Amino acid sequence: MARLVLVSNRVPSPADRGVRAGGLVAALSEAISGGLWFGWSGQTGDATDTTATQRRSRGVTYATVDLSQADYERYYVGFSNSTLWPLLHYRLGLMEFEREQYYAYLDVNRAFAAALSPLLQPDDVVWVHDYHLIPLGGMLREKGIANRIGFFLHVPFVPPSAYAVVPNGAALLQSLGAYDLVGVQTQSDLQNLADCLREFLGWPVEDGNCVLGGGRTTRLGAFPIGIDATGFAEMAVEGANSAEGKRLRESLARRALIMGVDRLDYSKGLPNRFHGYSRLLARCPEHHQRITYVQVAARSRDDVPQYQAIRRELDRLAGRVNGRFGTIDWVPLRYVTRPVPRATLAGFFRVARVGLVTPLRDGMNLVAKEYVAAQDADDPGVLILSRFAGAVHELPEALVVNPIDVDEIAEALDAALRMPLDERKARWQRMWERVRTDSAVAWRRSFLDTLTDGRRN
Ligand code: ADQ
Repeated sequence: MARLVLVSNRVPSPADRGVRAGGLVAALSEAISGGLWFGWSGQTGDATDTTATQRRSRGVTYATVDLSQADYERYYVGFSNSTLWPLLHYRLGLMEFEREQYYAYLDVNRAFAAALSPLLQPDDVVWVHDYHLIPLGGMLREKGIANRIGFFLHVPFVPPSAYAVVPNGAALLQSLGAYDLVGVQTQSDLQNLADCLREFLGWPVEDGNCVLGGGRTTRLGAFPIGIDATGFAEMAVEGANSAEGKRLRESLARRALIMGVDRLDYSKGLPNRFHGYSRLLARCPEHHQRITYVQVAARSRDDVPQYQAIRRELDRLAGRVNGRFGTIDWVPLRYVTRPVPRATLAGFFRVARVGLVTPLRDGMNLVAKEYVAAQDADDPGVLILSRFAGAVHELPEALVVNPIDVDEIAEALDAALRMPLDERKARWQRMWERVRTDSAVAWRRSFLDTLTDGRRN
């Protein structure tokens, strides 16, 4: 069987697995059981390495490079997270662009190609992940790498009218032509990508195939990412019965738990969520003292100024909700910015009567699927889900809301808290069947089978 080589901006240290917040690492950790995982170590030094350091753990070789501090600032904080991330989440007003950051982005991709190419064997199947590494495939080709190379974008793709804003956007799109397969999360991302390829490059895109001038056929497809739902369900049972799970239940004193878990990111719609909860409390005094909202929002990308701003805003909003509605024995909103171990989170999801997942935009959103997987079949909770999360296509039985509409969030919370058991069970059953079938392993298999025309296994 061909060896799988995963490439992502960040590679977790084996000890980190299961602790860090972040969808890509969580999903890939579930999808990899052998092979090589290449990327940034998370460390910065004097210079960006072009030789990787390798470690083996549980059958996986982790090959990592350090970035120079300047490259970290320009490639990671700069072009990746201050230009591409806001662009691809439809936040054009938050987008920044500096030409030197774009050049550093290309330089780091070139350094990755230099460090990775000597590690590759002729039969390896290479799978590159996410917006940090769009040009990597082309740079590997320049080094003579003829292997099958696929690319998967974890975040949404925008329509041409929005994509037009990014300078050098056509060159980035062009570099996708070095891949054998380009995957996105949903059909609408696929449509947007195909429209951009047509509009900015004039490439013909028909039936998921994109035939380029140079002769290579780059296939395009939607591959919605999944989770190890059965594993997560088992972890949720253990987590709910763990010391932490019991502590949470005791602290709730029979109040219904509303739970939100996100990386602290402006794409996740957290201020609106806090406003929605506040509106519920203002409109429905009958819920006072009877509910508790716990929001875990692990700090991420602390060096990006917009992330510092959202943190300050949420601190203020949480204080305001508690100041306005709290009593000496009831804290309506508990807000935690530390990462929480996955097993503990799973247990908290199981205890929660409502899972509140309202991103303004999200490629998929694994938390929505994790919440479904964690439920007790005899007494499942209710998922409230943004219509702008990729997950909504597989989970339409959730209470679907427009996350910009604070009143709609308040109404959905009220409906969720009142929903009878029969309806909760009926909605959950259909979501559970899909979350269980569309697993992380099924996602990996479907992408890799398409990439290798089914010849890999
Ligand atoms: P993210 O934007 O990171 O992922 P998401 O898909 O929700 O978003 O994944 C977050 C993961 O981190 C989940 O597994 C969650 O349990 C975990 N997590 C979140 N907060 C945590 C905390 N406080 N402590 C510990 N763990 C926490 C990106 C895209 C998504 C896409 C994924 C996978 O933005 O749209 O679904 O990649 O493709």
